[in-house]
Amino acid sequence: MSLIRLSAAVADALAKGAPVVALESTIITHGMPWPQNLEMARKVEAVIREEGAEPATIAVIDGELCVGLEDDQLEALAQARGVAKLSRADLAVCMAQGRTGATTVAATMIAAAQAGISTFATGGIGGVHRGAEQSFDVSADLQELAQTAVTVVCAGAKAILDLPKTLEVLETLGVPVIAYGQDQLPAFWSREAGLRAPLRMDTPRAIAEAQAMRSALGLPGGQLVANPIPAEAEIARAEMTPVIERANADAETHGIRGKDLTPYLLQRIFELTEGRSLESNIALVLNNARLGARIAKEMSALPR
Ligand code: PSU
Ligand code: MN
Repeated sequence: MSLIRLSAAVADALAKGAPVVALESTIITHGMPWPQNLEMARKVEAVIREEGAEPATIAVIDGELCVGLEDDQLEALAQARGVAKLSRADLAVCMAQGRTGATTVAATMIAAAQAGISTFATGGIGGVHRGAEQSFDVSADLQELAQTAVTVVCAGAKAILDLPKTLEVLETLGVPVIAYGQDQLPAFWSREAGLRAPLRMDTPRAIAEAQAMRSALGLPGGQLVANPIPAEAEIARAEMTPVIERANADAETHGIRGKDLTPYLLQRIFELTEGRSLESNIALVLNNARLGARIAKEMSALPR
């Protein structure tokens, strides 16, 4: 018996070989406040449908690994408090105990790959945190990209991280990092990180073909697509830099670390920018959902 519970719509799309885009749930439970989190989750699904693909939001609900959520499940998750944040290490434990948890990029990739979904859209992935030379805090998302064959569309690693170190680790792990439509690596809220991206592609087709070639070669792992935030929604890097430094300093003062660090930083930056960071975050996720749908369509059109 399959351990995965597919929604009717996702099961139908997969059976037909129609394009499906996986979506994570930690961004809903830990990345954004209520009720904007629910609005965002619904809009992201709508954008993917508009593009002619099927969205599959992924979460563990009462021990079941759900791929594709009904609207009432989405709403319950968005309102729930104290939901577990599940990475590779936590996924099986949560399921074995019959509990509920939101999947991070790493856990969402695992579920997507098992369900046969090869494209996933989110906001930003986890990476190497600032001060990692002391804390050793490197997100399991990076290792997952190295071993699980899913193309992840993000807006760059979250700028709260150490971006040069994050790129170095991705290179070591053999993960293609592809800037979409520009040479610069995007930095989440800002279009440019001040770093050149290792690779650049300009069409969804090229991205789909590269993933297919990787699999044909027998290389495990996925690809990271870094899609710049739309210009009208960006917050310039010069403006974000002091905000990010302040948020990281506050985290240090309050001894925030481990799983709590990313949610704390996002919340603190939301306060420091008086909500602007959230508006940008929602805009970039929608932009990634649209590109994800286009990549999924190209993947499903490839000869197999
Ligand atoms: N992208 C967002 N907001 C988020 C996240 C990503 O726009 O909240 C989540 C993802 O689930 C990612 C996680 O996997 O943050 C990274 O957490 P950590 O740094 O603890 O690995
Ligand atoms: Mn971490």
